[in-house]
Amino acid sequence: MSKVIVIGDRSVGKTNMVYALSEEPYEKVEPKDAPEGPFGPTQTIERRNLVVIVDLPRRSIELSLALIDTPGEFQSERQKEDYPSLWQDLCHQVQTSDYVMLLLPPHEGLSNKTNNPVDIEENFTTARQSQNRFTEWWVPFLSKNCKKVRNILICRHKADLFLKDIDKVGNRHRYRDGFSWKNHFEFSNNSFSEINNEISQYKQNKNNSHQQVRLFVTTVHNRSLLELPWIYIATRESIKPKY
Ligand SMILES: Nc1nc2c(ncn2[C@@H]2O[C@H](COP(=O)(O)OP(=O)(O)OP(=O)(O)O)[C@@H](O)[C@H]2O)c(=O)[nH]1
Ligand SMILES: [Mg+2]
Repeated sequence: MSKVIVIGDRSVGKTNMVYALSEEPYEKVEPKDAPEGPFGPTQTIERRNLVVIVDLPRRSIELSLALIDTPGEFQSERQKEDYPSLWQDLCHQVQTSDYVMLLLPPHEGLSNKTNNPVDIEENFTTARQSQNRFTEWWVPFLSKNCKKVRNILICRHKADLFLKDIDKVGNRHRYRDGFSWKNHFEFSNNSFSEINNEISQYKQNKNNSHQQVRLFVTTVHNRSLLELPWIYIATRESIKPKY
């Protein structure tokens, strides 16, 4: 069983993203069980086993996942001290995961760039704040805790809030004949421009050379985009040697 952990700040959408996977209509990813909400902010580390069938071109892959949903409790050093056992548990869960999925929220610069007319209720941070958060918090966190992790998936979540015409984008990036991961990652890169340098530096660090760091753009409002990280995991699993 491969272990996938979903991390990210409070309210970035971790729990919704995981549950949305179980909502029909499915495209290439079909969960075998479908847990239901409703749910509010996550208070403790929650683990559930999830079996999904991923329909790859040559064969279907059945993924058995231990899916770990985490509370976005930790925004500062202070909170680490306030909840030491929860913090340690979180670090341990990350260290022992096969896949770490880090969700990042949108920032103001993204919606300006795409001129999205969506009425934004969220309090977007500035691009600079987003960059600082990544550099000062997430890079040290990943560097420290992902020494043995082989796959880091960074998702810019809530893409419906900054990409114009999400259905069209989703349709263009649907996994089907002719789909190219290279093209897809080039597209996703555009939504990480404030931290592209930091991500490159992270990847170039020789301590992380065993890792695949991949960028995705996700939203619960478009099935094709929502499924891609899971399809990517299935492609990695399908080439993993079995002992
Ligand atoms: N527009 C939009 N809203 C989303 C999306 N995903 C989640 N949300 C909203 O974001 C809010 C927070 O979602 P959660 O899934 O509870 O976030 P979380 O990261 O699990 O939060 P904690 O458990 O408190 O750390 C909810 O109001 C969701 O409806 C998305 O793709 N698009
Ligand atoms: Mg949650």
